Amino acid sequence: MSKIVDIQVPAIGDFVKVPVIEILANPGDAIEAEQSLITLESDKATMEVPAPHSGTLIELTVKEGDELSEGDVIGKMEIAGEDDQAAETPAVEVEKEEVEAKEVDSEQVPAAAVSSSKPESESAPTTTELAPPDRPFAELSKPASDVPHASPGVRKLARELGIGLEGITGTGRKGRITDEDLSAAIKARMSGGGPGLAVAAPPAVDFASFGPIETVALSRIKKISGPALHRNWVSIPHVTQFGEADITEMEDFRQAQKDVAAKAGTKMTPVVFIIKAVVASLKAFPHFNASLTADGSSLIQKHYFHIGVAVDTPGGLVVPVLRDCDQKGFLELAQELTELSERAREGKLSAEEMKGGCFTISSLGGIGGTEFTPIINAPELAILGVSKAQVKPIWDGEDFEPRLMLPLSLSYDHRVIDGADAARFVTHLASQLEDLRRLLM
Ligand code: CAO
Repeated sequence: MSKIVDIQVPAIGDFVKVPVIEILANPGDAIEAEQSLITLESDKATMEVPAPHSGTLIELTVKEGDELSEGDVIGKMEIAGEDDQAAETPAVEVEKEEVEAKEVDSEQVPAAAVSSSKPESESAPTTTELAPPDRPFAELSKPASDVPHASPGVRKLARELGIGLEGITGTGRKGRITDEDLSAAIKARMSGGGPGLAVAAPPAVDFASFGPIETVALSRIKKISGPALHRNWVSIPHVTQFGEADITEMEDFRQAQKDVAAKAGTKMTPVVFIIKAVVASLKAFPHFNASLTADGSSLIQKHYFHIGVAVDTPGGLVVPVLRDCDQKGFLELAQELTELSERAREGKLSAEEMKGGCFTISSLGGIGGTEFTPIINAPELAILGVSKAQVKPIWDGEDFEPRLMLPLSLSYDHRVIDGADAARFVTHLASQLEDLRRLLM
């Protein structure tokens, strides 16, 4: 006879409120006792929470970003009656992340398998990360159980190095990817035509010899986004196409709609119109709404329109994603943008809310500047930079007319997008903003 049991976080030493960084199983999965279900990661350690029994997973009631302590229920599973006694005290795999890290007291973690430590100089990532590099976009639609099996340490190292674990053959127990497998894959990629880059190290400078200094740690968001930005910058051949849209009429309309927006409890800024114009342009140029496959031989064409909007927060840049923008009106998008950017600034976005984007908009229009070259948010193929609109004298064939001009900067992946298409895309985008009736079509 089968029965349903709760799955709890077992003893994890003196760790409390440890964030969930990965979900490793799905409802309906056949689970073996001790199989890892979720990964927790604190500043000092990563831990996999295993199944207490063999059986079928009914549900996991936690998501990435939730914070868990010993005894918290993370879900339910169905077990065969005779398996009652199996793995009563499941082993938590704790992997220490810092040599100097506070020792995990093995008395307090009776069943914990404390595995080899890996020297680490940086704090571990939290849930505020952009799409984790070890789960590229193409993989996000896969069930969590398809995620390559690897120890927390291997996954963390891969994430920091920007190496995807997909495609690496694990030689460990049950196909688990080991340290050696990861090293071999990195060596193969560096020698086998991957984007290996040999550059000189920056000069070591003794700044203190020039004047007083202090060392200030980068924010967590910057520690996570920095390597991803670096990877995207060096591994994608970027070109930036500049353009301008005459938004004089759009601005009149926007001002006229301010009260309507205010009544709906929101603010209609130019970004909302730009989201709609981007969707229309992605429909007109579908290969901008795609991602390259891992081997670079094909495109994954997306038939949905999820738009990321870069938000400047006190801790650094984050990119929440507005879903199905083709199916939403201006007011709904305005409300969603306001709500997401407020939560982003409060540091309350979940990792899920920053995944799955097709295209990113980075608007510095509320701040200033003329134009800039945004870095593509891989695995997307293009990103639109928007700068502050300015009134300019525009020649209409007879006279110079004062027109409100919006600067646009489209960075695109030149492996997929040709310059002519980029110019067509920007021109199309501008035409949508210049005549809003087109957006309603
Ligand atoms: N030209 C002129 N004015 C603009 C403008 C533009 N392109 N874009 C926005 N504005 C105005 C808005 O209309 C608003 O003025 P009003 O209140 O009078 O209408 C004001 O600037 C402030 O807008 P906002 O910044 O509050 O709102 P937004 O919708 O324009 O932008 C968001 C939202 C989340 C994109 C923005 O707040 C933000 O964080 N931007 C920074 C993104 C960033 O750092 N990107 C760099 C990444 S590097 O690639």
